Amino acid sequence: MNTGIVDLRSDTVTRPTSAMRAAMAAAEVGDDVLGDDPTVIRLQERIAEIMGKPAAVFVPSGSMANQAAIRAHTEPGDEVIAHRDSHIIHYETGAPAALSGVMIRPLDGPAGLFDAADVDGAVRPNNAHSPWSKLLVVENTHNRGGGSVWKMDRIERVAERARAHGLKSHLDGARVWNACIATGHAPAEYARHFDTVSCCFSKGLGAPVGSAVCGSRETITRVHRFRKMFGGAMRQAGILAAAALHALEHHRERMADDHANARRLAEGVGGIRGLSIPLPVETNMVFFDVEPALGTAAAVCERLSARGVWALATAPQRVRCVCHLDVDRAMIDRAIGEIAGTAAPSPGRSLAHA
Ligand code: TLP
Repeated sequence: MNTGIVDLRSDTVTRPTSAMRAAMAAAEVGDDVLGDDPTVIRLQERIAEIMGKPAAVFVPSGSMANQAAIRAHTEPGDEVIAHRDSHIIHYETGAPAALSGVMIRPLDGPAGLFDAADVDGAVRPNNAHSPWSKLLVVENTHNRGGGSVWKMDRIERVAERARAHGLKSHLDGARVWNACIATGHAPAEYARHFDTVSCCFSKGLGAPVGSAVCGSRETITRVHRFRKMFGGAMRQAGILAAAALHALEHHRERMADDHANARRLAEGVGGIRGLSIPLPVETNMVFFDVEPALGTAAAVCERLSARGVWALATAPQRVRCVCHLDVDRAMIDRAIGEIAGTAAPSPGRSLAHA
């Protein structure tokens, strides 16, 4: 579909392709709350197999996947260790506090990453005063880290420390697909270091709705219960599961194009005076910083929007662009041109370093 808009706000904006819609229309369905939707069952088996885990549960969103997993691993008053910039802190409406009654111990580190010593330093002593450190959450790729990818040896180190401290671990793998394309690792190679892994079908994979949580049968039984408690049990969900199955089959390899487009966009934007690329571009995301002389990131996004390019301001001077299935190379080139036009100093507006 070509609406004339280059929509770089997120990889969540993709619309189902006609082949995906055909798969959805043809889906055999049942009642998944009663446990007999054959397409949901097939998706759960397939995603568990891909992640190398015994069981999986289909959920409506990545946020619910993370929150049901957090709830399954913790009790109120426990503490969850996660990077300061993680999605569960910034973008899930305070749900860890509201739904699970847990505290979060935020860790620092470049691009959403941290290391074994950070985990060691964050685990609380077991005494009558401290909360119990219960769960480590890792996000790969890391959204606010620029779509950054965790190296396997770093994952091994932090997961090993979590286990040594008796913590459970959860991988927010909303975009683990991108990490796999960037590194050549299979999803199960990442997943095997964690008790649970969540992944999204609705981002780079291009399905309209849906995520999954994978783990042991016992843990997934708990996640399934909390999915119901949080209002996420769905009925003829096979229509949605069919889109996810189609995406898993047909849309994984093509994400390499999104990564190439992101690199091209970063090269183009990095050459524009007044704009800079603050984070390495490893997958499908490009963040750029705006010199104050050009206005705020929100103002730049507004001017860009008037030129048919949509992006999101994620900080006062930072803009995020995400490449995906509905953006081709020509659209990226157009976006670079429009961003350059938006950034060009106009009379009365001067660049600090011009
Ligand atoms: N991220 C969205 C927004 O919420 C920011 C986006 O546009 O990137 N984990 C990660 C790492 C995510 O980036 C997201 C979505 C989620 C979980 C939640 O997924 P949904 O939106 O399905 O609840």
